[in-house]
Amino acid sequence: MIQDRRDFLKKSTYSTLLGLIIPNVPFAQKTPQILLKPAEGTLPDWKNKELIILSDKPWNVETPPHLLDDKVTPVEKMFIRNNGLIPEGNIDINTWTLTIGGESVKTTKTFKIKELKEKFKHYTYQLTLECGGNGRSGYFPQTSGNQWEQGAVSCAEWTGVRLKDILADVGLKDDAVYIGYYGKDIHLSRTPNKSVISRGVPIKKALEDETLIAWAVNGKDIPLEHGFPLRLVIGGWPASVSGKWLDKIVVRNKEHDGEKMSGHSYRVPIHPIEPGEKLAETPENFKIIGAMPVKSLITYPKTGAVIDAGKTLTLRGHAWAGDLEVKEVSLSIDYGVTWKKCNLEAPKNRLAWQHWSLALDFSQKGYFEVWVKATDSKGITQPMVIPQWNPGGYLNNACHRIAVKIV
Ligand SMILES: Nc1nc2c(c(=O)[nH]1)N[C@H]1C(S)=C(S)[C@@H](COP(=O)(O)O)O[C@H]1N2
Ligand SMILES: [Mo]
Repeated sequence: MIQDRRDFLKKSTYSTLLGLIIPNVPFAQKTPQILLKPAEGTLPDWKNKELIILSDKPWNVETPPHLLDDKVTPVEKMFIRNNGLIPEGNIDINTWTLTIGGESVKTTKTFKIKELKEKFKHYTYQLTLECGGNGRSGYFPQTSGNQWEQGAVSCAEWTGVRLKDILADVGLKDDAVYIGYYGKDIHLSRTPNKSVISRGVPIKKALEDETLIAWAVNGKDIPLEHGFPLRLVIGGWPASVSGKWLDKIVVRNKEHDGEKMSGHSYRVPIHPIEPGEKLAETPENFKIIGAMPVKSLITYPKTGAVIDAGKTLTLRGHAWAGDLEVKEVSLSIDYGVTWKKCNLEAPKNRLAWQHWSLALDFSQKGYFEVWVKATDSKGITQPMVIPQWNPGGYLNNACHRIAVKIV
């Protein structure tokens, strides 16, 4: 039924029809896709051919869930989210610098990468980076921005120095409340020195052990598209706070006011609104997104898998919960009527995703949907359908569903 409606919608004028359909179908959403969308455009050589290109100017590339099966995401399977153009020309790791400034540092200092490496202790953490707009395509009416399905998330191992060690070295004033970053990417308009994105986090998050200034991912130099040669990495929060091609960090005496910190950027309404409702984009109406909500993925099997009857199918995937740990993951094969508890591993370190698995015997042949649901350490769980609509299309942590056929 829903499938028919979608085909019908495609051929019709979307906007008029949506107005009619939404009130009658509150849970209108996509059924799991049996076939993956063919990627449009050409992929640069460095990318896995199965990644989905959402746009090429700037590059926005998504990873289908079955390619996120590795416990540690390999770089060639990491989603790419760029707001501007990747820095051009030769980047010299020997001359690249990081400046720490802003009104709330005692002294402004500039470090070469070599100096950072020599002066401060090195740490490696596996960190979950999820785009705030991951899952945006699930919202009706559609919101502007990249129409991510579920694959704008990665969990690789980042190596660098702690931001808190650098901040201790420059010295913080008592009024320090926030940090912001500046990167060296190029604005789409190619206006020189125009900031592409400059976001930040409260000082408390910035000073966590896991907040890194990183020069390596999975033991190697960071690939250019992921921020070579230096990037800020902050797990558990919208990945937009993890500034790539890092040039400067400012310590602020107020909430950072860089590009994409205002309006509805990475913000959601304070009071729930009706889907599609227009709301004045003032700080009184919108609150900034902090930790990402609890979420999970089925990474094996791939949706559309055809399994022989009588065979045990061991499903697996990952779950993560912003600043918290995941305490439980469950699967349902009957549309949420009953749930089975999965085996759940501890995270490699704080802010890393956790692996789950469950061996299932399907008692009969036919078409099944498998749903996965995670619960965080505070008892907060995932919605089964699309959560609160918001103008930016952020924070869709609805249960991931795949289709399986038992034959
Ligand atoms: N300098 C810079 N940093 C950036 C961005 C950007 O466009 N420019 N995009 C941000 C956003 S919105 C996301 S989701 C993550 C994506 O990181 P990735 O491309 O390495 O997966 O980088 C963040 N850091
Ligand atoms: Mo993002």
